[in-house]
Amino acid sequence: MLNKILPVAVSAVALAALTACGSTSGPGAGAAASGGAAGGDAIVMGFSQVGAESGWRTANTKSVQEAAKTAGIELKFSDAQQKQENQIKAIRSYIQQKVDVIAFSPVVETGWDTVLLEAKRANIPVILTDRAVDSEDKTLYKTFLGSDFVTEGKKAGEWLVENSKGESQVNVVELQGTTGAAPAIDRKEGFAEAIKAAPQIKVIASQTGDFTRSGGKQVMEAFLKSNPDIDVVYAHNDDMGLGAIEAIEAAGKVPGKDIKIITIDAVKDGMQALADGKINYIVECSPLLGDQLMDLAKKVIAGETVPERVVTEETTFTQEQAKAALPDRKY
Ligand code: GYE
Repeated sequence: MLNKILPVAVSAVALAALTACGSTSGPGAGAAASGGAAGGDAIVMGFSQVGAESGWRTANTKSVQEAAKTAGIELKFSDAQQKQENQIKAIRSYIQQKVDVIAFSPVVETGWDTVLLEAKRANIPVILTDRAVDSEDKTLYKTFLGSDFVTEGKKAGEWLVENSKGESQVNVVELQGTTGAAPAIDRKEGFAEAIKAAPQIKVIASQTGDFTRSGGKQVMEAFLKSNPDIDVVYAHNDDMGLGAIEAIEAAGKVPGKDIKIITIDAVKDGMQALADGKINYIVECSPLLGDQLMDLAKKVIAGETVPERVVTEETTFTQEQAKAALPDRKY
């Protein structure tokens, strides 16, 4: 049963039964001991995805699913709909099924130690992908593959500093990602750090839009009502920036001109809005982690040492650069 998207409300037991029943090869005998599933050669990976909250996430899911197929890894996939309890249930069910490796993108940073300890005791290696956990115990996972979110926030702030020279006051509103998520915490921190260089830049309001387009729109509508002088929107992802564009237009203002917009991700819709002049700058965050994840999984299962941190390479885009890059953009 490859690539199965599971409903939210199933119990842990039902979840285990569901994911086990269609499996082509039986559950793996666990970690380095077997190197593959009993009754078949394929490595079995249990993957717990955050949800389907953004264009980035959709591209990431596709990347993981395609890479698993290419690598000959049997993928058990579940979507947690941005809820930590669903991810914990999914991880427990993967432990019960004795998959060979568990990979997951933790929706929030904290609260993982108990379930990760259960995986460790069951001898099932865990790989963090995309987002980090905040845990003292670094032995709970083998490696963390993903972006440097603090650097992304810094790049966003540096562009604003560079483009605010000569201004006496620049009022910024910030649309934060999901509360408690690594990219929300780190992108806020990196941006704040960079704008220290320009005291005329002030963050006058900052609230979560949950990384969704509708969340970004709603929060922006409220910001526009209570703040007459907004110069810049800093959105922690493209989708919230796209929602903000709708709110700005509905308020009779011109996005990209009356109010400048900076976002992070560089997914197709974001890049299109950048090329159209509605967004001013995008910091790239690559969702194409699938191939690297499968490579790391194979190494971990073979007992090879892997680096404890693998950082994704990424760039930034101005409006002109977006126009040039769009035709070849894969996601
Ligand atoms: O930027 C956002 C998504 O964790 C890097 O999650 C990821 C973020 C991405 O919802 O669009």
